[in-house]
Parts: sequence; structure tokens; C-alpha cells
Amino acid sequence: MQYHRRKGWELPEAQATPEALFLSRRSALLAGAGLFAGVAGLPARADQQTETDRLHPYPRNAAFTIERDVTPESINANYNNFYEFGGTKSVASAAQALKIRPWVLKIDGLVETPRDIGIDDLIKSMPREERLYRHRCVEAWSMTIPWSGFPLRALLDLAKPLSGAKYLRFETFNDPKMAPAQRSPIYPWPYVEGVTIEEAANDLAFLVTGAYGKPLAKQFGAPLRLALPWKYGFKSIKSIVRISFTDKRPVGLWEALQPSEYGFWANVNPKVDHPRWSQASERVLGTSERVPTLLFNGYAEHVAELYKGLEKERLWA
Ligand SMILES: Nc1nc2c(c(=O)[nH]1)N[C@H]1C(S)=C(S)[C@@H](COP(=O)(O)O)O[C@H]1N2
Ligand SMILES: [Mo]
Repeated sequence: MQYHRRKGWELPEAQATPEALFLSRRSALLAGAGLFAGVAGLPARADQQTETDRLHPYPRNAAFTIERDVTPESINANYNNFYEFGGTKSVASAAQALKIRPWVLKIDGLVETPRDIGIDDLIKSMPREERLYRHRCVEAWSMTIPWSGFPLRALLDLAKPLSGAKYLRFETFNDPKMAPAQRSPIYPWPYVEGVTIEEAANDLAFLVTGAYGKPLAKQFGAPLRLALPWKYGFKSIKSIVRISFTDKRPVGLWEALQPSEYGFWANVNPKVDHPRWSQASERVLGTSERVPTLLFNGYAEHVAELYKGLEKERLWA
């Protein structure tokens, strides 16, 4: 994050849709319409056609709608942070190299029964819904996305943590052949993030398997990513392969790299600036607006309670 500051004239609107992205959208649309199975002569794209694609769209949960306009998909899908595929915002095309099947999620550590579960079996067994969420990057830009997925709490119910489990530690794939930027020795790969078990059980904590009513595009962190909308975006780890229950506070990739700037809690607070820039306001992607940033990114009523008694912690960065 700290290595590339976007210039004012690098408008995301000016970026063309990469061909690979266009193709994956098109095949997702065809799959959604149930056309793929019956059409002869189409190239096999096993990578993009999955057992659970047809479950989209998930039913909208009206409890999580918001007043802001949804960020147009073409803008969101072409302005991403996914450092495994490069250090700019234009990684959508490179991220098409991400292989999303087979994909196995490992659940281990302090749980009743550690297990490996295939992503489609997981998706089929979870209570699926769509939610509109705000997303606030620590770099002071924001967007609004219709995420599809299931509450992280449902995964807690599946995992059955033991009483000693205090934290969840999430890990992204580590495959420099597939994701060449993982050859960079600057970053302590794989990408890691963590939350407390209380945060994981909060209503807002959401595991994402789709966006815009479709299976998750690769650059959004397919096939499974986190959405923690009251925290800065770097906490919302992409392309998760492992969730470990532990008694030790996990150290995230950014915290390991730059502990003076990025910490464990990373809750959004307009009054606590980043050491190198203000967090008071944010640029809304897809518009020319700058709007005031809200405490807990506007989600205080859901999460403020979690931090009572923790005032001595560095809760805001
Ligand atoms: N594995 C992984 N997860 C990640 C990142 C990343 O580089 N790698 N970037 C984070 C940051 S800084 C942000 S703002 C969001 C961006 O999500 P988006 O590209 O869907 O907007 O993903 C987060 N999760
Ligand atoms: Mo971010």
C-alpha cells in the first residue's frame, strides 16, 4: 500500500476492461443462465465453471442495505488491491491466472475436528445471502459492493472452536508460479490476517463467495474472501486457503511489514490519521465526491460494543 500512491489523473474510469475479465464475466453470465452444459463446441473452461455458480444470485438480506449508490461493477472490478498479482490497482488482468478449482479450505488449530473442506461443499452447506457493504481502504478511497456469501459465524458453528481459541488466523494461497508477485522478497508471503473470536461472531463479519449477483471475480479474491466493513480494507483478506483457531494474536502481512502504520485492530476512525495522510475523508470510487469518513465506517451500532474495555489498545490503525 505504501509503495504506490495513485495520482489524481489516473482515473479508474479511464481504464479499459481487460479482455480476460470480459471473458470471465461473459462465461459467468452464460453459466448463470444455465446455458453452458448444453452448448456443444464451447471450449472447456473448467476453471471458471463451478458446481456452485448456479446458486447465484443469493437472496438479499434487507438488514444490510445502505443509502449510498452501489459502485459500478466495471469500476470496482478494475481498481483492486491484490499484491500477489502486482503492486498497482490494475491487477484484474494478471489475477485471471488465479486457479480457483479445485480449492480446499483447511480449518485447523483449536477446534473440535480439524478438517479440509472443498469450497463447493462449503458453499452448499452455508446459509447464503447478499448484503450491501461499504468498503473503506486505509488509502482513503471507498466503494459500495453487493457481496454474496455467508456469515463468518456460520463457519464458527461448523468449526466448533475449543474454549482456548481466542483468535482466527486467515491465510491466502502461496504459489509464486501462479502469482508471480509472490516472488518479491519485500513481502512476508503468504498474506495473513486475523480477528478475535468475538469479532468473528459479530453479525457483520462476512465470508464472500460472490459479488454483483455472480460468482466472485478472481480479482476480488475468489473463491473465498473476508469482508469486515468496519475495518480498513486490508483486513478483508482474499483467496483464503486456511483458517486456524489459535490462542495467539495473528500478525498480518501489513503489520509484519510496517507495524508503525498497520496494526491488528485497524478499525476505521476519521479522527485518527495514518502517519502519512488524513483519514478524515475518503474518495468515493466512480464519482468525483469526497465524503466524510465515519467512525467504524458507519457501523458503530453493530460493533462499538466489541471494543468496550479495550480502550488502551491501539484500536484504530
Ligand atoms: N490476499 C490479499 N488480500 C487482500 C489484499 C491483498 O493484496 N492480498 N489487499 C487488501 C486491501 S489493502 C484491500 S483495500 C482489499 C481490496 O479489495 P478489492 O480489490 O476487492 O477492492 O483487499 C484486501 N485483501
Ligand atoms: Mo486497502
